[in-house]
Amino acid sequence: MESVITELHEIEAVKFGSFKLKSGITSPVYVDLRLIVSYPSLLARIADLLYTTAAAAVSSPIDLVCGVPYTALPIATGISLARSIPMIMRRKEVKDYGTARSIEGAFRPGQSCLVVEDLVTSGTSVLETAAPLRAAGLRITDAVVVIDRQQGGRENLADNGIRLHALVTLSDVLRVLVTQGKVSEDKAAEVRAFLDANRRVAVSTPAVTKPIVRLPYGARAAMAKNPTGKRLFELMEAKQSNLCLAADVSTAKELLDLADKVGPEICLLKTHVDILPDFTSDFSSQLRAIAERHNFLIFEDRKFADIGNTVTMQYEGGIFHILDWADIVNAHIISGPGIVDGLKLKGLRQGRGLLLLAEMSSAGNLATGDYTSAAVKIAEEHSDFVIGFISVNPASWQGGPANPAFIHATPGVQMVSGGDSLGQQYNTPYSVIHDRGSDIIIVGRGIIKATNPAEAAREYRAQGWDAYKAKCS
Ligand code: S5P
Repeated sequence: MESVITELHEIEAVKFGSFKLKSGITSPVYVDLRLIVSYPSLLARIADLLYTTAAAAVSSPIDLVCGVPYTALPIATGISLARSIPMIMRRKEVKDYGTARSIEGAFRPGQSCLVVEDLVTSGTSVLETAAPLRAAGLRITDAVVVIDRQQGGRENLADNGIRLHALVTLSDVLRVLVTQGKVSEDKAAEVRAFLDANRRVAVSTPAVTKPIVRLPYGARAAMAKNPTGKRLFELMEAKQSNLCLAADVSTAKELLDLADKVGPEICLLKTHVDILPDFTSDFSSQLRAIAERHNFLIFEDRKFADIGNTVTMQYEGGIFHILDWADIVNAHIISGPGIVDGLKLKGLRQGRGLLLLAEMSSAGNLATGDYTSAAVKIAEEHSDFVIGFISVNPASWQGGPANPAFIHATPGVQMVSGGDSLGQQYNTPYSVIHDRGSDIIIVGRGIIKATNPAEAAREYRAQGWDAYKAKCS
């Protein structure tokens, strides 16, 4: 192990000075293991040592290895070649979620996969790789890393069910280099002080401006004035799910099939019925029957935007008769509070609920600042009918995430943050529920484009629920 440390220092893969890290902190030590690709025998040795470290620690056989892109890819390849263990690769950028695969290589759900990383600080990169692998049904229980910076990565990973095994820690590196006279005692003391001061780096860096007091969904049910809002909180608590499926599939037949498969995992199913060429009133009764069977509510994402009088007709009439079957609809507030009066006129007596679009997930949208505050004000004035908001970062709202009687549902959720080619922006379930103060994750393509949507939904549900539990405790 010592010779590896010596060699890493010699090739300047470990340097001392003043460096700005990816996580935003300035560090007196910098580690750049990308360099090792230029030293094949060192690379092979590191790969071998990593494998033996992991193999000695894991409780079940390692079926697959997966390197965290990009630096750890050659290391994982080295393990794969030397030990004949198949490798898979996670794509870092998935540009078109509709067609591109996020994982390359052959695998079966249930196989165990060892995540290989070069350097762990907060553990975020390992979690970003683990998430889509878990969503695909792989078991991710262990990760192995060349250098552990000892800045919270081990603890953050453990919180997410991943044990971290490190070839060396930054303390080991210091100790060896000081003994060899390659690093001064003063510098070593500076690095140690830095490590102590940065013991636990948060997993993500959300734009939170206020800490949020999170009451359990059950307690908030008692505060909700609208019967549908109350029911939603209650069923989330009872079903232990804060997952809403955005069922954006192309036919009614597919939608019913999907609803039946994913139904056990969700609290809410969101539709865009104007997408469906085969919509009939029979479809809506069948969907309601499935909703009752699996205990979820139906949310038609109609995004009403017109004046009050027009929306009353759009809500009730046309070919969709949304009022008859959707528990929840939503509306923009661009036309002013009259839109809520209009929808309420029809919806309230049937016990329906309304979500206001206070924020949007797409890049460059205009629902920010005063617009968002106006949505909150309108909601407060109509809390008998408005059940909450479509929001993106309610924790950052002026005055906090609004009255706890209101529910927040957030679209733009995938296992890995990023976006699509048309402006959609994604955050992870943990970031949305835990950091951004939302209550419900709305997931579309992350589930419907998965090889096994029911399995993907299970993973999203678990992550959403774990984040909620972490927030409550
Ligand atoms: O701001 C918004 C509001 C909504 S309701 N951004 C959104 O993406 N949505 C909806 O959420 C959108 O219409 C789609 O049905 C879903 C997101 O789908 P995904 O495939 O990107 O997860």
